[in-house]
Amino acid sequence: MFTVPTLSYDYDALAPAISGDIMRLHHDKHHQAYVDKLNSAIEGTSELQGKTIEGLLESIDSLPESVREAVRNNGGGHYNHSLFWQVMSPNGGGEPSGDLAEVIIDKFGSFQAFVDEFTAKATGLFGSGWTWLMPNMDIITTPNQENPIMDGKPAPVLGLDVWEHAYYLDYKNVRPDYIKAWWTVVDWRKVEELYRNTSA
Ligand code: MN3
Repeated sequence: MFTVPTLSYDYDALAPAISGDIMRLHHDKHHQAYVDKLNSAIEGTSELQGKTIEGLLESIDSLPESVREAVRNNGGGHYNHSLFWQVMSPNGGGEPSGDLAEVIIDKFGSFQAFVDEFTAKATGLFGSGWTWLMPNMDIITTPNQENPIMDGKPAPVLGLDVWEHAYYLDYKNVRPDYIKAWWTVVDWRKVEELYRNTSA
C-alpha cells in the first residue's frame, strides 16, 4: 500500500509563497486521492503491489492495459507530489551551492538565466502539468501527472507543479506570480542532495 508522506514542515510554513489553505488541500486531498486511486488500481495484483513507485513508473509501458492509465495518472501523481513536498522548505530560496551551482552556471551562464528559462517553460506549459530540472540540467515539461521516469529518463532533481490546484486559491489564474513566489521556497540543499545521488 502506498501512503502520502508526512510533510517535514507545517502546512502554514511556506506562506506567503504558498498558503496553508493550499497546502492542506493539495497534500491532504489531491495527493491523498492519487494514492487512494493508485492503491485501488493495483489491488489484488501482488506483482505490482511489490514494486516501488519508481519501479511501477519505469515499467509503465509493459503494465497490463487494465491498470496502465490509472498508474500513469495516479502513480505519476504520487511520485510527482512526493518529490514536490521535498524540494520546498520554509528555509528555502536563495541559490544552490557546490557542484550543482557549477553545473547550472556551465549550462545556463548564470543562476538567473536558469531561473528565467525554467520560469518561461513553466509559464508556457499549456494546461496542467509539471516542469522538471533533470540531472543533466535539461529543463523539460510533461503534461498531466506524467513525468520523465515514464519516458525512460532518470529521476528529476527538481519539479514544479503548475496545475491550477497548486496555486488558484492564492493566485487565481496568475501562474507567473505563483512561480515567482515558488522560487523563494525552493530547498536548494535538498536539490543538491538529489543531484549528488544521481551523479554518484
Ligand atoms: Mn498537484
